[in-house]
Amino acid sequence: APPPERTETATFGMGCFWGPDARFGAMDGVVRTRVGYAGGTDADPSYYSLGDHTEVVQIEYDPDRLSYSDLLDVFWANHAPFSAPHKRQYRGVVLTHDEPQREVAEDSREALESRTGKAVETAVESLDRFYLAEDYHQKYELRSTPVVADELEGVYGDAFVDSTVAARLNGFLAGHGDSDQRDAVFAALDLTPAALSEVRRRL
Ligand code: MHO
Repeated sequence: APPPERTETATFGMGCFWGPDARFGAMDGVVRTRVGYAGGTDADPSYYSLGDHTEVVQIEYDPDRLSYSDLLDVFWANHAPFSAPHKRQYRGVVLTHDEPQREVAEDSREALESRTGKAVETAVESLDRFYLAEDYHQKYELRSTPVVADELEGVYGDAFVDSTVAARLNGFLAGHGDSDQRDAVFAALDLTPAALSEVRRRL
């Protein structure tokens, strides 16, 4: 299916960004993912010179199929919101893109606190600027499956990181998604038999 005309974007810090890149990438309704650095003020962060930034995943999704609140449910369930991070690099943070997101995120944070009676350490802040991480951090799981990654890079070139296919395969290779979802994605792929069997072998 062609990508939707209109997408919305969410940005979350939830520990090492490889994990959430795969987790969200496997979800139906997610169009593309990317990982990067945000949440600080220092100029031009990179992995080895992060300054005051945090590892974040950015999720572009189809608002007709997923809501921001659906994504927040996955966010809260998949990091440690009650623990103060020992490194700012890995802190939990919702970086909101607009006022409606801020309200939904604040509400979900408060709901978690009142449901559990525990203090949530994860912050809700507004996103200032997102810096794309180095290529080798994008779709990390998929990149360690060289036959497939090489083939996809051949097909997509520079659009590799931004492709829905790369997001899904990265997620499946990390163990996410069910067999129906996998079959649907595989049926739509025109990978060579060699690459396809390499993916299946690793699932
Ligand atoms: N796996 C690494 C973290 C990498 S993540 C991009 C580690 O455990 O040190 O920060």
